[in-house]
Amino acid sequence: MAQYSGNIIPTMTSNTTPSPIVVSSSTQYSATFAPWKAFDGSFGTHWMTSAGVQGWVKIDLGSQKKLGRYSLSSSTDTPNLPVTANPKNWTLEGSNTGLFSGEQDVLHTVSNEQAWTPGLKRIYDFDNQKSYRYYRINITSNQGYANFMGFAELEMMELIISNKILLSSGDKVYSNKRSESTIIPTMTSNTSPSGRAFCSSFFDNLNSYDAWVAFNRIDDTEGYASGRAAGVSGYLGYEFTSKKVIRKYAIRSMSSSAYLNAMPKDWTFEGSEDGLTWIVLDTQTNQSWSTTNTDKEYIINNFNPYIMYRLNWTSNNGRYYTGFNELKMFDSKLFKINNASEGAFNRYGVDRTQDIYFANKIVQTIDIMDVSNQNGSDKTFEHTIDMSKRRVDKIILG
Ligand SMILES: [Ca+2]
Ligand SMILES: [Ca+2]
Repeated sequence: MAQYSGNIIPTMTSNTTPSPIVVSSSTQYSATFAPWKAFDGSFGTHWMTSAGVQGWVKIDLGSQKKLGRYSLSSSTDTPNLPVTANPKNWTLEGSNTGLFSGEQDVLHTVSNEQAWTPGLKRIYDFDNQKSYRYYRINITSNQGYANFMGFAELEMMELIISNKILLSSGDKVYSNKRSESTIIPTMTSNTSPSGRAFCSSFFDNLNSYDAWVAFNRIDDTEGYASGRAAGVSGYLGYEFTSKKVIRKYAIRSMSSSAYLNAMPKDWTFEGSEDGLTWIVLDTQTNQSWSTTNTDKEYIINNFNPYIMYRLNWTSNNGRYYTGFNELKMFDSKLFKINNASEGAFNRYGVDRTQDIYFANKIVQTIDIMDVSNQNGSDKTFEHTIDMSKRRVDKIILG
């Protein structure tokens, strides 16, 4: 897992205190709602615009920092800032001049963020290879409140690079990082656009509860739902068009809390080459969900390719049928990258906790390059394995 620093912005007591931090905004409603109130550590205080539903807050950090995460929090002072005045669409931007007149880089975009509640902190991670002195959150609309817009807190965190692994052979550099999103395509039926979604049963034979709904990448009210009663045990899976080595899967809860008791409780995650013989890759018991639209991720030590995978459950959390919103699957591939720069380690480096999988690709000699220091050091340690002397399918990192 990636590691992040704590909030790098000190607790502000004015727009310029403590030095060298300087915060500013497009507008402010009054001094009580100045932009530094978004950096004072309190959810009960906030920045808000003078009138518009759009606006920005800018921070000068005094020196260049490389962010990888930020958080945005809503205010608990709802008499002054209703939740409908919270941000909906925005970009986080970085600049080294502070002008934000077109020179800035857009680092992260959020569209249609909804369901704010008072004092809710939301955390956003993004892929960033550059350091910037100035950052700006540029909000283009709120949740619908007509008079103004604002938020309680903005935190910024740096990505810490440590214990990242890349492989090199000759002048080539390789990574075999896990995919960051599900490799199942966005399904619009059980067979479109490709592959095949399948299940043991679905609710009243209604298409809107069939297997593909667990792969439509839509946060459904209920999602996939099995047949009545029989669905307390059952299975749902996906057949790829070619064999994949699935190394992680995730189950996502539905968007209505009324159906959380349909979520599976005990199951095995299985792979098969023919749909007849199933190999158990993971076993989970007593799993429950208390929040909607939430992924639970399960990392599995699988090194074998299978054409199909399924979730095979034996009980749920109490409902008379079983259902869930999404089933996601992630693979791991050996791929070539251009160099072994700090940015490459940051972006493609394999975490030490992840075993390296060669997918039967034998490379004559492999150097394992290991970044064991934090950002900016560019220091690597190398170990060489002569692959001609022994067959290596995987390396388990210690
Ligand atoms: Ca505040
Ligand atoms: Ca869905």
